[in-house]
Amino acid sequence: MSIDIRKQLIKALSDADGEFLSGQALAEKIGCSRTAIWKHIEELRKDGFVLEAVRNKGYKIVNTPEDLTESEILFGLETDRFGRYIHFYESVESTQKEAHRLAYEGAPEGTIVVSEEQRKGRGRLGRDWSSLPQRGIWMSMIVRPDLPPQKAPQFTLITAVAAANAIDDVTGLYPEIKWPNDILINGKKVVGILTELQAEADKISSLIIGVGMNVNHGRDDFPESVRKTATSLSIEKGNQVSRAKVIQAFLKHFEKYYQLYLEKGFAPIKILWETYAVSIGKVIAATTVTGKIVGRALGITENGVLLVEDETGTVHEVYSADIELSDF
Ligand code: BT5
Repeated sequence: MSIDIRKQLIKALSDADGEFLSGQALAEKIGCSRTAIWKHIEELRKDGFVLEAVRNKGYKIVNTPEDLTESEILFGLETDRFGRYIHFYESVESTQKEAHRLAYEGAPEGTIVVSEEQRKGRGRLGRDWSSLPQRGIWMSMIVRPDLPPQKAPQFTLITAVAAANAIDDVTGLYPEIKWPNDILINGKKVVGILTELQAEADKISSLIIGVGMNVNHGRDDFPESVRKTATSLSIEKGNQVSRAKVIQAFLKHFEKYYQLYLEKGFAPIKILWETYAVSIGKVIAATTVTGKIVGRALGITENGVLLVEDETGTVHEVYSADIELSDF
Protein backbone atom coordinates (compact mmCIF):
# COMPACT_ATOMS: atom_id res chain seq x y z
CA MET A 1 0.00 0.00 0.00
CA SER A 2 2.66 2.50 0.98
CA ILE A 3 4.70 1.65 -2.13
CA ASP A 4 1.57 2.49 -4.03
CA ILE A 5 1.32 5.93 -2.43
CA ARG A 6 4.96 6.56 -3.22
CA LYS A 7 4.46 5.58 -6.87
CA GLN A 8 1.39 7.76 -7.20
CA LEU A 9 3.16 10.64 -5.50
CA ILE A 10 6.06 10.46 -7.92
CA LYS A 11 3.66 10.26 -10.84
CA ALA A 12 1.64 13.26 -9.62
CA LEU A 13 4.74 15.39 -9.06
CA SER A 14 6.18 14.33 -12.39
CA ASP A 15 2.90 15.10 -14.24
CA ALA A 16 2.84 18.54 -12.56
CA ASP A 17 5.79 19.45 -14.78
CA GLY A 18 7.56 21.77 -12.36
CA GLU A 19 4.38 23.38 -10.97
CA PHE A 20 3.74 23.33 -7.21
CA LEU A 21 1.17 20.86 -5.88
CA SER A 22 -0.28 21.37 -2.41
CA GLY A 23 -0.22 18.64 0.24
CA GLN A 24 -4.01 18.80 0.27
CA ALA A 25 -4.30 18.40 -3.53
CA LEU A 26 -1.84 15.49 -3.47
CA ALA A 27 -3.68 13.82 -0.58
CA GLU A 28 -7.01 14.11 -2.42
CA LYS A 29 -5.58 12.91 -5.70
CA ILE A 30 -3.93 9.87 -4.14
CA GLY A 31 -6.61 9.20 -1.55
CA CYS A 32 -4.44 9.29 1.57
CA SER A 33 -3.81 11.64 4.48
CA ARG A 34 -1.64 14.75 4.31
CA THR A 35 0.59 13.18 6.95
CA ALA A 36 1.20 10.24 4.62
CA ILE A 37 2.16 12.65 1.82
CA TRP A 38 4.55 14.45 4.14
CA LYS A 39 6.11 11.15 5.24
CA HIS A 40 6.63 10.01 1.65
CA ILE A 41 8.08 13.37 0.63
CA GLU A 42 10.69 12.87 3.38
CA GLU A 43 11.42 9.37 2.05
CA LEU A 44 11.95 10.76 -1.45
CA ARG A 45 14.40 13.31 -0.02
CA LYS A 46 16.35 10.48 1.61
CA ASP A 47 16.52 8.82 -1.82
CA GLY A 48 18.22 11.90 -3.22
CA PHE A 49 15.30 13.77 -4.75
CA VAL A 50 15.60 17.54 -4.33
CA LEU A 51 12.14 18.85 -3.43
CA GLU A 52 11.12 22.41 -2.91
CA ALA A 53 8.42 23.00 -0.31
CA VAL A 54 6.77 26.42 -0.12
CA ARG A 55 4.13 27.37 2.44
CA ASN A 56 0.69 27.80 0.85
CA LYS A 57 1.93 26.47 -2.46
CA GLY A 58 3.04 22.94 -1.78
CA TYR A 59 5.75 20.76 -3.28
CA LYS A 60 7.64 20.47 -6.50
CA ILE A 61 10.56 18.34 -7.63
CA VAL A 62 13.65 20.35 -8.51
CA ASN A 63 16.10 17.56 -9.19
CA THR A 64 16.20 13.77 -9.36
CA PRO A 65 18.96 11.67 -7.75
CA GLU A 66 22.26 10.72 -9.39
CA ASP A 67 22.14 7.11 -8.31
CA LEU A 68 19.74 4.87 -10.09
CA THR A 69 16.72 4.14 -7.91
CA GLU A 70 13.31 2.70 -8.52
CA SER A 71 11.79 6.13 -7.88
CA GLU A 72 14.02 7.79 -10.42
CA ILE A 73 13.01 5.28 -13.09
CA LEU A 74 9.36 5.96 -12.30
CA PHE A 75 9.75 9.74 -12.28
CA GLY A 76 8.84 10.81 -15.83
CA LEU A 77 8.13 7.29 -17.11
CA GLU A 78 5.64 7.58 -19.98
CA THR A 79 4.60 3.95 -20.42
CA ASP A 80 1.37 2.20 -19.49
CA ARG A 81 2.80 -1.21 -18.65
CA PHE A 82 6.52 -1.54 -19.22
CA GLY A 83 8.51 -0.60 -16.13
CA ARG A 84 5.41 -0.21 -13.97
CA TYR A 85 6.59 -3.20 -11.87
CA ILE A 86 10.23 -2.78 -10.96
CA HIS A 87 12.38 -5.22 -9.01
CA PHE A 88 15.43 -3.23 -8.08
CA TYR A 89 18.61 -4.72 -6.61
CA GLU A 90 22.00 -3.43 -5.56
CA SER A 91 23.68 -6.63 -6.64
CA VAL A 92 22.55 -9.90 -8.23
CA GLU A 93 24.24 -12.73 -10.09
CA SER A 94 22.21 -11.94 -13.19
CA THR A 95 19.00 -10.00 -13.75
CA GLN A 96 18.05 -12.77 -16.21
CA LYS A 97 18.05 -15.30 -13.40
CA GLU A 98 15.81 -13.10 -11.22
CA ALA A 99 13.45 -12.37 -14.10
CA HIS A 100 13.17 -16.09 -14.93
CA ARG A 101 12.19 -16.78 -11.33
CA LEU A 102 9.65 -13.94 -11.29
CA ALA A 103 8.17 -15.09 -14.61
CA TYR A 104 7.70 -18.62 -13.24
CA GLU A 105 5.98 -17.10 -10.24
CA GLY A 106 3.55 -15.32 -12.57
CA ALA A 107 4.93 -11.76 -12.70
CA PRO A 108 2.94 -9.65 -15.17
CA GLU A 109 4.08 -8.51 -18.56
CA GLY A 110 6.10 -5.33 -18.34
CA THR A 111 7.88 -6.34 -15.13
CA ILE A 112 11.50 -5.25 -15.16
CA VAL A 113 14.45 -6.33 -13.07
CA VAL A 114 17.25 -3.79 -12.70
CA SER A 115 20.45 -4.19 -10.73
CA GLU A 116 23.28 -1.77 -9.99
CA GLU A 117 25.71 -4.66 -10.41
CA GLN A 118 25.76 -8.20 -11.79
CA ARG A 119 28.25 -10.64 -10.37
CA LYS A 120 27.68 -13.18 -13.15
CA GLY A 121 26.18 -11.22 -16.03
CA ARG A 122 25.84 -13.45 -19.04
CA GLY A 123 25.86 -13.15 -22.80
CA ARG A 124 24.80 -15.72 -25.38
CA LEU A 125 26.17 -19.27 -25.33
CA GLY A 126 27.36 -18.98 -21.75
CA ARG A 127 29.67 -16.04 -22.42
CA ASP A 128 30.34 -13.43 -19.73
CA TRP A 129 28.85 -9.97 -19.70
CA SER A 130 30.87 -7.45 -17.72
CA SER A 131 28.48 -5.47 -15.48
CA LEU A 132 30.32 -3.04 -13.21
CA PRO A 133 28.46 -1.40 -10.29
CA GLN A 134 26.76 1.94 -11.05
CA ARG A 135 28.15 2.23 -14.55
CA GLY A 136 25.56 0.67 -16.77
CA ILE A 137 22.03 -0.49 -17.32
CA TRP A 138 21.71 -4.15 -16.40
CA MET A 139 18.10 -4.96 -16.93
CA SER A 140 15.74 -7.82 -17.81
CA MET A 141 12.18 -7.48 -18.96
CA ILE A 142 9.28 -9.93 -18.88
CA VAL A 143 7.17 -10.00 -22.06
CA ARG A 144 4.26 -12.37 -22.58
CA PRO A 145 3.15 -12.32 -26.20
CA ASP A 146 0.55 -14.83 -27.31
CA LEU A 147 2.80 -16.27 -30.02
CA PRO A 148 4.68 -19.45 -30.96
CA PRO A 149 8.29 -19.81 -29.75
CA GLN A 150 9.71 -19.39 -33.30
CA LYS A 151 8.86 -15.70 -33.05
CA ALA A 152 11.21 -15.15 -30.11
CA PRO A 153 14.25 -14.02 -32.18
CA GLN A 154 12.20 -11.15 -33.63
CA PHE A 155 12.07 -9.71 -30.12
CA THR A 156 15.83 -9.27 -30.11
CA LEU A 157 15.39 -7.03 -33.14
CA ILE A 158 12.46 -5.10 -31.65
CA THR A 159 14.56 -4.55 -28.52
CA ALA A 160 17.55 -3.42 -30.58
CA VAL A 161 15.46 -0.83 -32.41
CA ALA A 162 14.03 0.47 -29.11
CA ALA A 163 17.50 0.66 -27.53
CA ALA A 164 19.03 2.40 -30.56
CA ASN A 165 16.17 4.86 -30.60
CA ALA A 166 16.58 5.56 -26.87
CA ILE A 167 20.31 6.23 -27.25
CA ASP A 168 19.63 8.49 -30.18
CA ASP A 169 16.94 10.42 -28.21
CA VAL A 170 18.86 10.90 -24.98
CA THR A 171 22.38 11.49 -26.29
CA GLY A 172 22.09 12.46 -29.96
CA LEU A 173 24.77 9.83 -30.68
CA TYR A 174 24.46 7.66 -33.78
CA PRO A 175 24.00 4.00 -32.78
CA GLU A 176 24.16 1.19 -35.32
CA ILE A 177 22.71 -2.29 -34.96
CA LYS A 178 24.86 -5.28 -35.78
CA TRP A 179 22.64 -8.30 -36.41
CA PRO A 180 21.33 -9.86 -34.32
CA ASN A 181 21.97 -8.49 -30.84
CA ASP A 182 24.67 -5.83 -30.69
CA ILE A 183 24.49 -2.08 -30.82
CA LEU A 184 27.66 -0.29 -31.78
CA ILE A 185 28.79 3.30 -31.64
CA ASN A 186 31.76 4.16 -33.84
CA GLY A 187 32.26 0.44 -34.42
CA LYS A 188 32.41 -0.51 -30.71
CA LYS A 189 29.87 -2.44 -28.69
CA VAL A 190 27.73 -0.40 -26.33
CA VAL A 191 24.71 -2.71 -25.94
CA GLY A 192 24.21 -6.46 -25.87
CA ILE A 193 20.80 -8.13 -25.91
CA LEU A 194 19.92 -11.60 -24.72
CA THR A 195 16.46 -13.01 -25.44
CA GLU A 196 15.53 -16.14 -23.49
CA LEU A 197 12.35 -18.12 -23.54
CA GLN A 198 9.96 -19.99 -21.28
CA ALA A 199 7.53 -21.94 -23.46
CA GLU A 200 4.73 -24.46 -23.09
CA ALA A 201 4.26 -26.78 -26.07
CA ASP A 202 3.90 -24.41 -29.03
CA LYS A 203 3.25 -21.19 -27.16
CA ILE A 204 5.54 -18.62 -25.55
CA SER A 205 4.81 -18.45 -21.86
CA SER A 206 7.26 -15.62 -21.33
CA LEU A 207 10.23 -13.98 -22.92
CA ILE A 208 13.00 -12.76 -20.69
CA ILE A 209 14.76 -10.01 -22.60
CA GLY A 210 18.07 -8.87 -21.13
CA VAL A 211 19.58 -5.55 -22.06
CA GLY A 212 23.11 -4.66 -21.04
CA MET A 213 24.13 -1.10 -21.85
CA ASN A 214 27.45 0.56 -21.01
CA VAL A 215 26.51 4.06 -19.92
CA ASN A 216 28.99 5.81 -17.62
CA HIS A 217 32.10 3.66 -18.00
CA GLY A 218 35.49 5.26 -18.48
CA ARG A 219 37.87 3.42 -20.83
CA ASP A 220 39.77 1.80 -17.96
CA ASP A 221 36.61 0.42 -16.40
CA PHE A 222 36.32 -2.36 -18.96
CA PRO A 223 38.12 -5.65 -18.39
CA GLU A 224 41.17 -6.12 -20.60
CA SER A 225 39.34 -8.70 -22.72
CA VAL A 226 36.85 -6.16 -24.12
CA ARG A 227 38.71 -2.86 -23.71
CA LYS A 228 39.40 -2.55 -27.43
CA THR A 229 35.94 -3.60 -28.60
CA ALA A 230 33.62 -1.99 -26.03
CA THR A 231 32.56 1.58 -25.47
CA SER A 232 30.07 3.50 -23.31
CA LEU A 233 27.69 6.37 -23.92
CA SER A 234 29.77 8.69 -21.74
CA ILE A 235 33.00 7.84 -23.58
CA GLU A 236 31.33 8.66 -26.88
CA LYS A 237 29.44 11.67 -25.63
CA GLY A 238 32.14 13.18 -23.40
CA ASN A 239 29.88 13.59 -20.36
CA GLN A 240 27.81 11.61 -17.86
CA VAL A 241 24.50 10.28 -19.12
CA SER A 242 21.42 9.71 -16.94
CA ARG A 243 20.74 5.99 -16.79
CA ALA A 244 17.16 6.59 -15.67
CA LYS A 245 16.45 8.74 -18.73
CA VAL A 246 17.84 6.07 -21.05
CA ILE A 247 15.76 3.36 -19.34
CA GLN A 248 12.62 5.52 -19.60
CA ALA A 249 13.22 6.25 -23.29
CA PHE A 250 13.94 2.59 -23.95
CA LEU A 251 10.76 1.40 -22.20
CA LYS A 252 8.67 3.99 -24.03
CA HIS A 253 10.01 2.93 -27.42
CA PHE A 254 9.81 -0.76 -26.61
CA GLU A 255 6.17 -0.50 -25.55
CA LYS A 256 5.35 1.42 -28.73
CA TYR A 257 7.16 -0.96 -31.10
CA TYR A 258 5.82 -4.03 -29.33
CA GLN A 259 2.29 -2.71 -29.82
CA LEU A 260 3.03 -1.94 -33.46
CA TYR A 261 4.38 -5.46 -33.91
CA LEU A 262 1.29 -7.03 -32.31
CA GLU A 263 -0.99 -5.00 -34.57
CA LYS A 264 0.91 -4.99 -37.87
CA GLY A 265 3.45 -7.81 -37.63
CA PHE A 266 7.18 -7.62 -38.21
CA ALA A 267 7.14 -5.63 -41.50
CA PRO A 268 7.17 -2.11 -39.97
CA ILE A 269 9.81 -3.18 -37.42
CA LYS A 270 11.95 -4.49 -40.26
CA ILE A 271 11.92 -1.07 -41.92
CA LEU A 272 12.92 0.66 -38.66
CA TRP A 273 15.57 -1.95 -38.04
CA GLU A 274 17.09 -1.40 -41.49
CA THR A 275 17.53 2.31 -40.81
CA TYR A 276 19.95 1.43 -38.00
CA ALA A 277 21.56 -1.67 -39.53
CA VAL A 278 25.29 -1.57 -40.06
CA SER A 279 26.06 -4.89 -41.74
CA ILE A 280 23.55 -4.93 -44.59
CA GLY A 281 25.11 -4.75 -48.05
CA LYS A 282 28.55 -5.50 -46.63
CA VAL A 283 30.67 -8.61 -46.84
CA ILE A 284 30.54 -10.42 -43.54
CA ALA A 285 31.69 -13.61 -41.90
CA ALA A 286 28.93 -15.29 -39.91
CA THR A 287 30.07 -17.90 -37.41
CA THR A 288 27.20 -20.23 -36.58
CA VAL A 289 27.13 -23.37 -34.44
CA THR A 290 27.52 -25.44 -37.61
CA GLY A 291 30.29 -23.46 -39.30
CA LYS A 292 31.34 -20.22 -40.96
CA ILE A 293 29.60 -18.52 -43.86
CA VAL A 294 31.33 -15.71 -45.71
CA GLY A 295 29.35 -13.55 -48.09
CA ARG A 296 27.33 -10.42 -48.64
CA ALA A 297 24.60 -9.68 -46.10
CA LEU A 298 21.53 -9.07 -48.25
CA GLY A 299 19.15 -8.08 -45.48
CA ILE A 300 16.72 -9.71 -43.10
CA THR A 301 13.56 -11.59 -43.95
CA GLU A 302 10.08 -10.82 -42.66
CA ASN A 303 10.98 -13.19 -39.82
CA GLY A 304 14.17 -11.43 -38.83
CA VAL A 305 16.42 -14.10 -40.36
CA LEU A 306 19.68 -12.82 -41.92
CA LEU A 307 20.26 -13.62 -45.60
CA VAL A 308 23.87 -14.08 -46.69
CA GLU A 309 24.90 -14.67 -50.30
CA ASP A 310 28.19 -16.51 -50.66
CA GLU A 311 30.56 -16.25 -53.64
CA THR A 312 28.82 -19.11 -55.47
CA GLY A 313 25.55 -17.17 -55.37
CA THR A 314 23.93 -19.46 -52.80
CA VAL A 315 21.78 -17.58 -50.32
CA HIS A 316 22.02 -18.86 -46.74
CA GLU A 317 19.43 -18.23 -44.05
CA VAL A 318 21.25 -17.43 -40.81
CA TYR A 319 19.17 -17.78 -37.64
CA SER A 320 21.84 -17.06 -35.07
CA ALA A 321 25.52 -16.21 -35.39
CA ASP A 322 28.39 -13.95 -34.47
CA ILE A 323 29.02 -11.50 -37.25
CA GLU A 324 32.28 -9.92 -38.27
CA LEU A 325 32.45 -7.28 -40.92
CA SER A 326 35.22 -8.22 -43.35
CA ASP A 327 37.18 -6.37 -45.99
CA PHE A 328 37.51 -9.28 -48.39
C1 BT5 B 1 25.39 -10.31 -25.50
O1 BT5 B 1 25.92 -11.56 -25.66
O2 BT5 B 1 25.79 -9.31 -26.06
C2 BT5 B 1 24.22 -10.25 -24.55
C3 BT5 B 1 24.51 -9.45 -23.30
C4 BT5 B 1 23.30 -9.33 -22.43
C5 BT5 B 1 23.61 -8.69 -21.11
C6 BT5 B 1 22.38 -8.43 -20.30
S1 BT5 B 1 22.70 -7.43 -18.91
C7 BT5 B 1 21.15 -7.74 -18.25
C8 BT5 B 1 20.87 -9.21 -18.52
N1 BT5 B 1 21.41 -10.04 -17.46
C9 BT5 B 1 22.38 -10.84 -17.90
O3 BT5 B 1 23.00 -11.66 -17.19
N2 BT5 B 1 22.57 -10.66 -19.23
C10 BT5 B 1 21.66 -9.65 -19.75
P1 BT5 B 1 27.04 -11.95 -26.73
O4 BT5 B 1 26.59 -11.52 -28.10
O5 BT5 B 1 27.29 -13.38 -26.48
O6 BT5 B 1 28.28 -11.08 -26.33
C11 BT5 B 1 29.08 -11.40 -25.22
C12 BT5 B 1 30.48 -10.87 -25.52
O7 BT5 B 1 30.49 -9.43 -25.45
C13 BT5 B 1 31.51 -11.32 -24.50
O8 BT5 B 1 32.04 -12.57 -24.85
C14 BT5 B 1 32.55 -10.20 -24.58
O9 BT5 B 1 33.41 -10.40 -25.69
C15 BT5 B 1 31.71 -8.96 -24.90
N3 BT5 B 1 31.41 -8.20 -23.68
C16 BT5 B 1 31.27 -8.61 -22.40
N4 BT5 B 1 30.92 -7.62 -21.59
C17 BT5 B 1 30.81 -6.51 -22.37
C18 BT5 B 1 30.46 -5.16 -22.12
N5 BT5 B 1 30.10 -4.73 -20.91
N6 BT5 B 1 30.48 -4.31 -23.18
C19 BT5 B 1 30.80 -4.71 -24.42
N7 BT5 B 1 31.14 -5.97 -24.72
C20 BT5 B 1 31.14 -6.87 -23.70
